[in-house]
Amino acid sequence: MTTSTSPAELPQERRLVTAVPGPKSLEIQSRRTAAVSAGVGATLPVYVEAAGGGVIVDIDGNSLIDMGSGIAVTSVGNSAPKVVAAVQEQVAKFTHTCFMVTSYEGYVEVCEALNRLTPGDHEKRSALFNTGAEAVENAVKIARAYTKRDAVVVFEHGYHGRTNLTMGMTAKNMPYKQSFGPFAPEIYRVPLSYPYHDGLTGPDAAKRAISRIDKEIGADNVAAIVIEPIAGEGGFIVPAEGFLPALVEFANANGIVFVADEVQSGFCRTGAWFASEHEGIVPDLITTAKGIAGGLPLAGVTGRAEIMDAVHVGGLGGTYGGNPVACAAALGSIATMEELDLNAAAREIEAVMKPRLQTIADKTGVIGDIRGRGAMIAVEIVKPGTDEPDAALTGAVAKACHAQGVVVLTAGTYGNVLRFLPPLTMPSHLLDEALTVIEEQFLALSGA
Ligand code: PLZ
Repeated sequence: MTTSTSPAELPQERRLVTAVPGPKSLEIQSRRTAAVSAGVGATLPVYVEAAGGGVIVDIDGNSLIDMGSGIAVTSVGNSAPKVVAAVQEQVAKFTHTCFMVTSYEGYVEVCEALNRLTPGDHEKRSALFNTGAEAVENAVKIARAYTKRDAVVVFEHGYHGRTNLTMGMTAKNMPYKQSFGPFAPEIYRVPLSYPYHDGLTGPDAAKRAISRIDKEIGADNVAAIVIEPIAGEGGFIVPAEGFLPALVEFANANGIVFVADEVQSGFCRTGAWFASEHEGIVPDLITTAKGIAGGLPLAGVTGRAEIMDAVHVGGLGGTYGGNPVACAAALGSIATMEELDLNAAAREIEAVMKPRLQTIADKTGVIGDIRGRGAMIAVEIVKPGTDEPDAALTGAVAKACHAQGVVVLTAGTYGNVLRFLPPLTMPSHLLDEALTVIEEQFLALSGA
């Protein structure tokens, strides 16, 4: 067993010693069914013993290649040494005082780092929370307080969370919204730029969205435009070039707060600190979570000082927001990203993955689009010769990859996107092996 091995030293190999899931996992799975709400799903019901580098080791001793990073969280790798050291040191000193009661330096340091790393050299402020959804909700609160307006513009294929406000902001019904309404008012959804399906240029797609805002809401009523620079759960949709800058220009011209939801795309994931940088945009506010803290729950809202400071004292907060242990983890993560140049690592992952995925596309004819940036890469799976979604094949390929010890995730409004979010510390031989396994499953299942 691997219990005594430090995650950082786990053998970096794919190793299958039982079926996946194995007997020990199946045993816990049956306890789970009896103890855990059926409402909580699982992509792959293995139970984890340890994880690090590019592998997840389950309690049956199987070592799986991790192409998901716990949904874009463990970008620095699981239990990264600097994260572990920072957490251990902090947890032994104090675990919680509540920043709103008696404060501590770690919170301030994380805000300083966010202010330094996010796009734009204007004066900034940050506030910390626990989850991505909470960051998005607070960005909306701040934008409303600053503009004294109500309307919030979001986009088709957008995902922003599972709380009531963010559910309403999220596009996809199943599984996120079905039977959970009613949703908060004053949320308006407009078309995204989805180059593979709409064929529009960025500026034309922006015109379409802006016209909808003007005609159906009225620009003067809009507090915030909230958009993911790359739509994550929606299927790693990269808007056509020029779409985001046109929206920023429209927001600036109309006193609207432009919010980039970088919960999934932030912190080196796309080969830049923030995906906004690829289009040279400077959001007024930016929401972060996931990759920020190496797996501990932490989230932030960062933005223009005058907007962030428009809220009355005491208007922002929460018992746990910016918990000291999570802040220590964030500082350890950020130091790791800088030290190991994980932006370069993400770009290297893209350079390896895209040609390999193109080969699979050429051999099988079932991949309509290969897209994404850095280590946020996806393929959209379609019926050959069409752009018609093939969700069944997507699910089958994912399942087959799982059985072969490669953890992949699906996404997309139509359920036909296979997405890859490897830890940025993924050893290259494992990335190669994962791609080989993925190719084999495509060849076996596509009838090619
Ligand atoms: N904004 C852009 O990607 C979380 C959701 C997984 P929380 N994405 C993964 C699931 O099925 O719940 C996400 C995101 C973007 C906000 C969120 C919400 O972040 O930390 O899950 O609340």
